Amino acid sequence: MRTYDFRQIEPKWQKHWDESELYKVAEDPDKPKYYCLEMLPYPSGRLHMGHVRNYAIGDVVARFQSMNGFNVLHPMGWDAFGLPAENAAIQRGVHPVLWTKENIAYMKQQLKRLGLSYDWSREITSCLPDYYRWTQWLFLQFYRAGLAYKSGAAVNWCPSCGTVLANEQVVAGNCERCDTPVEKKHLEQWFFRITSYAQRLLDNLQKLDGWPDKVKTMQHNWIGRSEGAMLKFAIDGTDKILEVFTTRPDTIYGATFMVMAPEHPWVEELIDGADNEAEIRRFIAQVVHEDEISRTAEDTEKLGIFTGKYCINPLSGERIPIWLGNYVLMGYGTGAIMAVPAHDQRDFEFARKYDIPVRLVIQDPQAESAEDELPAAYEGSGVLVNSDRFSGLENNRAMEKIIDYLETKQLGEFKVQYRLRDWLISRQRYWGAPIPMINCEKCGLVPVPEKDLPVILPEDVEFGTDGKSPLSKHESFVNTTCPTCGGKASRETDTMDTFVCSSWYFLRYCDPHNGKQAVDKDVADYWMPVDQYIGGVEHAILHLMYARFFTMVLHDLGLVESEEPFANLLTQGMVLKDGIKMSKSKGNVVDPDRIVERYGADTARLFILFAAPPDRDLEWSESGVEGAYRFINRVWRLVQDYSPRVQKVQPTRSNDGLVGQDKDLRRAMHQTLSKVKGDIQRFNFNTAISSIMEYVNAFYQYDGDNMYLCREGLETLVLMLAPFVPHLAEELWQELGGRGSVHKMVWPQVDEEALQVEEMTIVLQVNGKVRDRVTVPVDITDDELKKLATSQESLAPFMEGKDVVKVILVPKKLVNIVVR
Ligand code: ANZ
Ligand code: ZN
Repeated sequence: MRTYDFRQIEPKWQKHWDESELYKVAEDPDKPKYYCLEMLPYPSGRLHMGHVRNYAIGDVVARFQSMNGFNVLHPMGWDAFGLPAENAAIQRGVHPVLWTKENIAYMKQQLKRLGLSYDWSREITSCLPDYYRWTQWLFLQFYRAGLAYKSGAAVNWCPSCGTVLANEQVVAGNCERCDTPVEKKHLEQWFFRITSYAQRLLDNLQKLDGWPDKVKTMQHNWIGRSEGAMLKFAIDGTDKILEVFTTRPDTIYGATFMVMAPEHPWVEELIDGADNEAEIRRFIAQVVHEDEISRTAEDTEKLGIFTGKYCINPLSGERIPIWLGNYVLMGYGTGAIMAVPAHDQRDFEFARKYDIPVRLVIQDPQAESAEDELPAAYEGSGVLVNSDRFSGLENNRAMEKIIDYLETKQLGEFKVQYRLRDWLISRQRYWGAPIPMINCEKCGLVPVPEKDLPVILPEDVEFGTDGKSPLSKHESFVNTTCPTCGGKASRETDTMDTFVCSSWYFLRYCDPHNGKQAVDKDVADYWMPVDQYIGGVEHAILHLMYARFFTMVLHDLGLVESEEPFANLLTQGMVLKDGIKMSKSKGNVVDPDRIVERYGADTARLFILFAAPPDRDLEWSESGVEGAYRFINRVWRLVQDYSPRVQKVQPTRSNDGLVGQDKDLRRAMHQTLSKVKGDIQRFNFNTAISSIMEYVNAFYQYDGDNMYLCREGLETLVLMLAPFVPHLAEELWQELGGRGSVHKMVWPQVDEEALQVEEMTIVLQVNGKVRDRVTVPVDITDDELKKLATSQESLAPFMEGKDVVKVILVPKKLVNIVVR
């Protein structure tokens, strides 16, 4: 008997699959399509277990759907631009091009050693000109559609990375990558107008039935829709009108002061010449240095200073003081608020601290205390008081009335406000797709003509530590001529955020070699949307929102039909070791290479799929890996044992004439088959595998000699294992004399007849008298039968008020309950 030698088997089949282009797909209008996609990796150098898990899950889905008759697209590629490559260049003097290429080569052979069913002919690499040419082309389409613009903005600047960060890349005030505190800088930057899509991004979430609720909730909160009003407050003694956004226009009569963000552009003019100008300036300087998160944290002390100026309340005509305050941010609404201390807790704390009047305008139906004793702001609903002609109205009604009234006077209007900001896409870095724009002294900003794409990223650049982009120092890149007037001009030296590259890659996979378009519409429409997307939950907001935004824009531009890129989303859990996330910094990583060398790829895959459901965290366990290895060997021996006897035999595929253990084995076979199919469809890979394990046990117990049955049973086993352990399944398939690759076989049908359980009729007696009959499965256990009999309702009248003394069983015939 041959022993299980994965070192021989795995490379053999990998080579064979490669050479026979087994996983290559093309559009086929006669077959239903299935697009299975895992998030593409950044070529950091080596795969980690999180990758292995992600791709093992995707591979089961892809192989299973293919066996179920779908034309499966399952591609892989590289998100190859980004900071680490550039840092390697600065720190170790290796060029990003080389660093990236080498990493890709290494990681690609790692992926191949896992036996993943990718169509490698569709591989894409985002840092290659034939890819980023289309990223640039898409930028130009956005620009033409008014969705890309350049604007001066206070931006998040990471002094250590020497670049700006998107809001989404600032975590608790620090740079997401290097943890350095982020500063504010005023710079000209490129933005994508994602805010124009805020409402659609929000509305469409409801259609994404195949997404986890938690991801939808995160996106929902990130978009942050608020309904309210934009109100106009004239600044006394000037011709300026201060606009504020409020969700509570019903409280306008309770506004006893205004607060502006210290960064508000009008502050300079307002405080100019104030008595305490120096003090105000000190206050501003102090606040602008603090990050937004801590400024607005609930327990942060509310700080402010009076500007000496006043606003006029548009409804009451009252003069109210304008303050500057730390808790008002420039990045939301208008950067100024009307403060209603009686009904907003932040305003309440501020007013108490600076002795500003608190005026109750919404009566708390439960409250007894007078307004000057308010212990805290009342933020609930109620009837308006102290509000002139609106007093007495229920506050939701008042909200509408007040907005209506202000609209007729042009002093305000209904307004929907989003927390979502426009997407800042420019980076002052080298290793990214150059933004295809030209600055002409005469013509201003001019897009690079499409025929001149790609704007090639030059390789001969110098990397310095001065924080300046190497591109801006590359003269032959910078100096160019204006496409419009032919005069001297300079190129944009900012590159694009790598999230731009990864916002459309799933479209390029559909048509990766198209030299004329980003993607052919018919081809995209055949494959899109992605049927199953799988990746880490850390992408719940950024990548998944940007990809949705891109797809909507491309839909609107008529480039693709589907409006949402990912029909179903699975976010896999983390891989833990000793209860904490496996990570380099924690020093608890298990190297996938070592596991594959020691046990083989099939064992690594089986362990990972068996140890936890995909969406849960997975605790790494060496003994679990060994258990997976033992199971594979057990399957191997079973097939080896039978193969001489079943090789030339046809499978039964019928229940006719089967009795006893033959019948039982076939039932187990088809029960397992039906369970495994359902489990895979629900991503319960762990329970699918444990059912297969039980089935293998049942097979070991079988000692009959029906080889037709055994043939069917072993084929079924190998077919069920194929999505999980592809090399083992392929080898055993050949061992059984199967023709063609097991991975091109059809998923076996469940034979309903085999599932049928035989039944028998049992007589029920109470104290020896026949009282009823029941029909039960033949394999019912004694305990189950006793329980069933004693709880039978029809017997209750005969047992009422008596104790059961004894239950006597006559196998397959009767149950006699003795009561007294
Ligand atoms: C008056 C008022 C009275 C408010 C009241 C609330 C309760 P969301 O739900 O987040 O949209 N606000 C507006 N712009 C702000 C800024 N840039 N920085 C800090 N706070 C700001 O909240 C909107 C409310 O947050 C607005 O409604 C405003 O305070 C405040 F009883 O206006 B409100
Ligand atoms: Zn010009």
